[in-house]
Amino acid sequence: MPNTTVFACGYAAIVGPPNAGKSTLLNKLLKHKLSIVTPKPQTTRKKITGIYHNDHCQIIFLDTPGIMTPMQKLHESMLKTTRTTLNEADALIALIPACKRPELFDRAFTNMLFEKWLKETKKPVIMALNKSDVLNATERKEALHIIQDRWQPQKALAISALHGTATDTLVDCLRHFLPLDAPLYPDDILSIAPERFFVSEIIREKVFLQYGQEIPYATEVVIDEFKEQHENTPAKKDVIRSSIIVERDSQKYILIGKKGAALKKLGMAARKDIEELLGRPVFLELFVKVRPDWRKKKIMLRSYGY
Ligand SMILES: Nc1nc2c(ncn2[C@@H]2O[C@H](COP(=O)(O)OP(=O)(O)OP(=O)(O)O)[C@@H](O)[C@H]2O)c(=O)[nH]1
Ligand SMILES: [Mg+2]
Repeated sequence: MPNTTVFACGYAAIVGPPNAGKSTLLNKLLKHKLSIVTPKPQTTRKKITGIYHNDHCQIIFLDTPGIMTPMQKLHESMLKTTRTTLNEADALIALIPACKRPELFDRAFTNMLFEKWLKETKKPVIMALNKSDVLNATERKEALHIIQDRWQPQKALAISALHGTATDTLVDCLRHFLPLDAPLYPDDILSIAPERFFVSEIIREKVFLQYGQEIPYATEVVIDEFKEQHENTPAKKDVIRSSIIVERDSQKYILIGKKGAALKKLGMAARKDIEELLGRPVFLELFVKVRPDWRKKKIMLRSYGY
């Protein structure tokens, strides 16, 4: 049993630009792939909740969509999610991706993040310079010095979400900014989102990984049917039927590919990960549907949970 007189429990939001490594960090902290990760920006579109446990604290991490200039209604909704998530949190992790000299990191973005998003919350801010594996020790020190000096966060540290460098230190720092409280969740729970949400995210991840240009951005995934151990399926597998929504016929043809080859490949990759997530075999059927301009339409966005 945790000692509740010194046990800390609270919410920590992970915010930053697209592609900073926010989802990679969540997964590394949880030692579990909960949030989808791709090399493309704007992968995460909704808040992902992941629950971290150790002997001293329980931290409910909130992974968020990256902060960017909105180009359409979908982006506005993503930014709203990030804004609301900041309000839910007890402490904030600003994840700043490092890059090689001369920049070391994007100062204009970091300043905007601090001034327009973090400062007004009046919440403790840990500025974590991620991808610090791409810098040498002198560059890391220099970048941290600039961050500490210019924005004076409660803490600045260099981490690598990918390699797990200093992620324990990050947890240790965070703990001190959380309320002293008993755990909110049992220690064997990683997330509170339903399985079907993670299934749809896995399919979306595979679209991001398999297709180029605008396809991933024009795609949404909807789970139409999720039946556990359906008796009509020969091998008694779960049956999952999912629609992949795109904006135009041309995108539909690319998604399906010649004689359906591309969609088949997508289905195989998604099924493998879904089976790993659920720990049981599934029958996965994918349909591609065209919904013109869904990213611009409020009603459609709402029906997709944005
Ligand atoms: N070198 C290096 N790469 C990293 C690190 N952390 C993440 N990456 C890579 O950066 C890319 C983006 O990672 P994500 O975790 O999807 O980034 P994100 O901030 O969640 O991005 P969005 O969801 O699009 O906002 C992936 O290719 C990761 O492997 C790191 O510490 N070092
Ligand atoms: Mg992400």
